[in-house]
Amino acid sequence: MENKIKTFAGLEEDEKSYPSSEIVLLPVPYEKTTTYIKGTEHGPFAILNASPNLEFYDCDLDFVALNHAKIATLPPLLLKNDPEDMVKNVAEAVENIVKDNKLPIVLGGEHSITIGSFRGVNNHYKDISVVQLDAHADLRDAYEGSNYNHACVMRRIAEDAHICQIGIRAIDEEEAKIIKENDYDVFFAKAIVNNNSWHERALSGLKDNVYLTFDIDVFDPSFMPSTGTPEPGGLGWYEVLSFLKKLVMKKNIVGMDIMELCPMNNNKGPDFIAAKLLYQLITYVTYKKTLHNNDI
Ligand SMILES: [Mn+2]
Repeated sequence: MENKIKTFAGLEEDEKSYPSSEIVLLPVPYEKTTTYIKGTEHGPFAILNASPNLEFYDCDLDFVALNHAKIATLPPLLLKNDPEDMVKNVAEAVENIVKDNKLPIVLGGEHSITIGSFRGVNNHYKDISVVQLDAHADLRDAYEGSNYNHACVMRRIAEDAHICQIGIRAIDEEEAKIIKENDYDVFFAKAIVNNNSWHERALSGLKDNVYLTFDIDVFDPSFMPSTGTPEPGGLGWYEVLSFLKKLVMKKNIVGMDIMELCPMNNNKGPDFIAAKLLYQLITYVTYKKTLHNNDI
């Protein structure tokens, strides 16, 4: 597996890239608490390596985000410490990006990284909703002896923020109880596949500032098999994009991440799909900004 440092879309990086950027990609190739298929530490590199091969024109919007977006790709945050300390390091790195008035997009890596990324954003903005697209609820209080296991991500985040969970289809009894007791906004996969009727309900429950955490396993494993715990019955490409587009257009996105891509040596297609997802998110954010700039 090649772990050479690449930039998004092969964009040149120099000393001016970060200061003039508006979107900052932070690769965090961390993996310590995954329990089944290993390899998500290679996820950030797989996304960046695939990205120069994308088509950058958006057919629906008639828009080329790369012509407008100011993107910097930071060197990977290389951490080998325990999850709790890793979370502190990630929070600090992400908070610095937010303080510089830039949009952080963290590329993982295992999902526990999101606790840190969320905290970094939350330290600055407070009052935010966290929208999670994921096959799993990640609501366990502890797993395999750690409160910072990748199965506990949303439990930690729900202690500090409103959460909205989308595409969920694999939970245990304890999590089912927690969801009911707390009346969390959960949109189970079975209820939302092949329809858009839930979009307004999901959006109307959110605060203005939104952090988006995207676990790649929310996609159906028929086209996204490259993940540590693939679950059948996932969401399709267009249904995810139509929701994400609305989310970006209606809410103020204060941070994002794409987690849990676990690349395969013999099938690079899913890496390209994850890179495309990242670019679609960049496209929506940039398109919205362009609209606002034209309004002024
Ligand atoms: Mn998951």
